[in-house]
Amino acid sequence: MDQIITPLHLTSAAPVIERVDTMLIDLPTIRPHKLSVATMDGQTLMLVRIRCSDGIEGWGEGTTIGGLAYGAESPEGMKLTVDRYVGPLLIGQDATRIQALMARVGQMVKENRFSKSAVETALLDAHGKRLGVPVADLLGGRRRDRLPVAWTLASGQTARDIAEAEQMLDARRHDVFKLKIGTRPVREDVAHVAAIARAVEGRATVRVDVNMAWSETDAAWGLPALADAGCTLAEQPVASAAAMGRLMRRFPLALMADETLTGPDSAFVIARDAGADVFSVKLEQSGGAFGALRVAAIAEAAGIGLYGGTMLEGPVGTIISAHAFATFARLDWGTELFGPLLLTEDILTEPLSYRDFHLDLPTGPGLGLTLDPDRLARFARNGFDRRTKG
Ligand code: MUC
Ligand code: MG
Repeated sequence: MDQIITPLHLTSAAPVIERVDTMLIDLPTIRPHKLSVATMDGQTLMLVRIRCSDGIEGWGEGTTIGGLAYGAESPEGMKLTVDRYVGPLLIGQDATRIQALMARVGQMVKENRFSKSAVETALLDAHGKRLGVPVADLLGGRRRDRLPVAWTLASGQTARDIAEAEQMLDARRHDVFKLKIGTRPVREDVAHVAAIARAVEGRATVRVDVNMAWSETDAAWGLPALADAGCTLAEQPVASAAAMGRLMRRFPLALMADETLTGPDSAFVIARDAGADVFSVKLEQSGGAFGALRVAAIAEAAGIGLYGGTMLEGPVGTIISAHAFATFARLDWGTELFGPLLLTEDILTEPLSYRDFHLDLPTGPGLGLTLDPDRLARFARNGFDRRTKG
């Protein structure tokens, strides 16, 4: 009998999922991170740990920005979703059939793509460890070993942002800066961007993220002024996808979809309606790595540029994103996988390697990370279960 046509039936040797645990890890940020939707003083990581009958465990992560200010899922809501709804669907199932498992989850849990991304990550981490290969190999294989990483200047103060940019350039950590704007009047925002662009001219690239704060008329005035100031890319200047489409190609800078890009279905609609020059692909928005690969395929088919976005994840969410982005045929606009650098504390035994304006992709099996149990215990909101066996 062909086993492939009965994906959720167990073969006798198949390792099964025995436990799915979640925990909330609260970590401070190095400074307030000011977006038009929220100011973040800390980040909460919703970690998922999946343990299997062959002794292998995998880790996943869900985050968001400003509680419910960015999207429909909060860290607490993700924990509930995984504990109550997703986890029970996985128990006793073949841990090696990740796409079939996620399809099963998709039938029973309609939305909640951030929670699904966290779970899929843990399954991929476990399976990579089981096979002794990095997750990028499970996604088709890496095309690059390191990824360029932009930094977001979001202190809310021009002089402080310039000083921060200088520090990043001196340390050779980042030479692409994304400026968060949208809280001040358009004229003031443009002056802020122009001052920073002047200060780093010839040494760095400057882009903006408006996080949907502008009206279409604000954008029609602000975008050409930003282009004059030397800004090359504007991320989600307006909320409406239709307005983005109307603004496209009217000004000499690229427009990038972020909040409106919520996975492959929306990618198809934006591509069809010529509503963006660039996609900020986010694993959580895409429901996981496989969804992100589908978004990238649509972008490539439509001639849309790719950028590796972040939901300001900690190391686990950052590295699953890095494994996925490393497989993209093109990554014209680089990435912004700096989330762990915004946190004052690490939860890994070995920190990630950021150097020469890039993040190095880990080479070990699975995600290639080891989480530090003492640090998890220190920062877990409701304690951390150290048992390695269920
Ligand atoms: C966003 O809207 O892009 C990514 C980088 C950053 O500073 O904020 C996030 C969210
Ligand atoms: Mg954005």
